[in-house]
Amino acid sequence: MRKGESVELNITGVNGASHPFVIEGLGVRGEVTKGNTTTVRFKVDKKGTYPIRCLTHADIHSNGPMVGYIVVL
Ligand SMILES: [Cu+2]
Repeated sequence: MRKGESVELNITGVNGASHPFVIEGLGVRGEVTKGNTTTVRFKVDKKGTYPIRCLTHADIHSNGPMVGYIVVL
């Protein structure tokens, strides 16, 4: 995405009961549950890479890390 753009992110849960998540640096939180679509909306005014991390599957001990990245150009 480009800085200054408004974004709607739709995430659908496929496996696992619950995935509470944060988008670091943006103050965005949500939770994805199996079979449901979670929508978050945000706008980013600064270029950078923002990790989206599942708090349940944070590291190798919890079958993670479950992580993605939002890149703002
Ligand atoms: Cu997860």
